[in-house]
Amino acid sequence: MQNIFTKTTFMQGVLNIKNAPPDEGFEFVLAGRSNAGKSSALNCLAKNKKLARTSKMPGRTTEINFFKVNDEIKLVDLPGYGFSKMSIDKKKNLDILLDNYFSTRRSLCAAIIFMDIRHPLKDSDIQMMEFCNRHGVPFISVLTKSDKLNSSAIAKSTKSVEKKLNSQSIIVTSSNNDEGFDRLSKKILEFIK
Ligand SMILES: Nc1nc2c(ncn2[C@@H]2O[C@H](COP(=O)(O)OP(=O)(O)OP(=O)(O)O)[C@@H](O)[C@H]2O)c(=O)[nH]1
Ligand SMILES: [Mg+2]
Repeated sequence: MQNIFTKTTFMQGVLNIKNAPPDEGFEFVLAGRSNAGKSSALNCLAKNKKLARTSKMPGRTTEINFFKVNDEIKLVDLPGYGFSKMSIDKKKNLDILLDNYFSTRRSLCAAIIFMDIRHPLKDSDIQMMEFCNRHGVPFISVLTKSDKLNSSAIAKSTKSVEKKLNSQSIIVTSSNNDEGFDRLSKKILEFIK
């Protein structure tokens, strides 16, 4: 089967949801703590390292960035949460932006929550999951940076997250060696069958 994500292009970044592209088709939002690897994961899904900007410095993504996969599907890269150095004003604006996005976007199908496999399920991740539940948005849990651990540590972390979330469908990825992205793209497409 052809990988539809390789056609992904950047549409626009917005700081106010009023400026977002039309609310139509199927939208998937990439959420997670700052530096978790959301933008890198987007680039791996699309097989295009230049698509979304990534950085070693947390707080790289500051707007809601819309990416068009095809006429129906969009991927939406969010600024990361849990970034301690963010000013109170910026944090407040980010909370309002996320709240507006989740409460108004009818085309939002699911959130993909990215967590560093070395320290998953921080309080802010749990809050994000509760936030999704409150808005009736299902979420896919993804553990990132698996290349940083050996296989037994990967299995241990994954099992522990599965147990805590009571879920069997945690996806383990590495943007360094492309692990897990076929599974993630399949999972995303399951929502629009
Ligand atoms: N080793 C390793 N490093 C990764 C992986 N994914 C991302 N990184 C690195 O982690 C850092 C943060 O990645 P980003 O993709 O910018 O993270 P983000 O979640 O988009 O961060 P914000 O935009 O700040 O919210 C960068 O230095 C990436 O190169 C991975 O799978 N393995
Ligand atoms: Mg980013």
